[in-house]
Amino acid sequence: MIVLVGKDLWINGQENDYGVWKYLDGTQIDVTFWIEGEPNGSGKCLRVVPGGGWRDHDCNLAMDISARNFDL
Ligand SMILES: [Ca+2]
Repeated sequence: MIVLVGKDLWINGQENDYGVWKYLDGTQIDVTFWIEGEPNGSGKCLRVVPGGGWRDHDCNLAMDISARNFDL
């Protein structure tokens, strides 16, 4: 289980050159959780915000470690 601790978190989704969002294993993302106004073309990587919504974002931006794993 991953728990967000107040910051965004990358997950393994990316937009390809044809505008299709896929997980890195190649599976197309059929169910999405975009927050209002997203995706807005600000990048091709998928970022989760605290609370669980998604944003697209620049893949090259560094990100702080933002999640902790707990075995519950
Ligand atoms: Ca965005």
